[in-house]
Amino acid sequence: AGEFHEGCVLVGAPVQSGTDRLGCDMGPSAYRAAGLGQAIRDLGIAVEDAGTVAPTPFAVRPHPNPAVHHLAETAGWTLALTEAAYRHSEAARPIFLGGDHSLSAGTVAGMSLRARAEGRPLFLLWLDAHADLHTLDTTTSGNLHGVPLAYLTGRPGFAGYFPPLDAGLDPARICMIGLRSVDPAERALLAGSGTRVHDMRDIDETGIVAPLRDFLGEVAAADGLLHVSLDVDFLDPGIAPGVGTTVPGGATFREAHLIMELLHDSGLVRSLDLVELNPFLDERGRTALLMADLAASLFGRRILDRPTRSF
Ligand code: B3U
Ligand code: MN
Ligand code: MN
Repeated sequence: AGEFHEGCVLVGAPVQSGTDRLGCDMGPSAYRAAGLGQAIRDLGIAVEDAGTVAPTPFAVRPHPNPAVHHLAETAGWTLALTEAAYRHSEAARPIFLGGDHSLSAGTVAGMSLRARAEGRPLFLLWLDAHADLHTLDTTTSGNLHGVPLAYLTGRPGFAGYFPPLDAGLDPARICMIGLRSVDPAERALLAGSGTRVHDMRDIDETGIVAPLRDFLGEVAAADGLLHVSLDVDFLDPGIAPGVGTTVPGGATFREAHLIMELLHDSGLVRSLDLVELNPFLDERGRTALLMADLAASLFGRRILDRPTRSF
């Protein structure tokens, strides 16, 4: 991020059409109540709050997969957030306050347009228990927070149901960390895709530092733009209970903070999604506070000053 992109802009994305559980629409309010903006301002960074996006009406025909629900609404959010991400990333680093993970279909598509406008490649770090790689045909839950990566990488079956994808994403420029719940159809798509995949077993065996440094090195070498998508369920439910899909065995407080600190040191992060927070399921705001805390680490909060290494 150059000097021009030193400020941050908060963009509310209260999407919940991608889940079968209400409450994610309260996410942006919870982050504001948790003091996310002020925590970043305290680091000496200018933070503007751009308010909250609304979905653009989008007509779709019914999908043959009977499980799929809220398709038109989710497609409308995708359209609105693609435009919002492109616009808000021109002069600042956007932080998208979700909202369920279907919102990334829009935010990443918009950042992909931004990268193209700057003549640089977009890279994506996906921190999640899930791969979110279903197509509209393979999803059995019908929850569209499970499909954004298939849409973004141009998998077939989205035409006519989601907005046409102007600038897609090369699967080889995606790095997933934290996986521990992957459906067979998703596993099949991951195989041979070129995506860097680090499941929890990998993290237990080798830690997160080496694979993350390796990925950041690739982004730096390509002069890429990095978008980070942080799903609450990346974290262990013991520290982050405010989410609809809790999966045991998630990242610890220390692992998650270390990732954020390494991301900050890299200077490569241009945009961030905070997704899947469900304040209705939270305990006295602790998940919202932890996510805000992680965002502050990503933007430069540190324990001690230390020399930063280059990537
Ligand atoms: N893969 C499953 C579960 C899931 C994906 N993302 C979340 N849950 N949050 C599905 O429903 O597609
Ligand atoms: Mn997700
Ligand atoms: Mn997830």
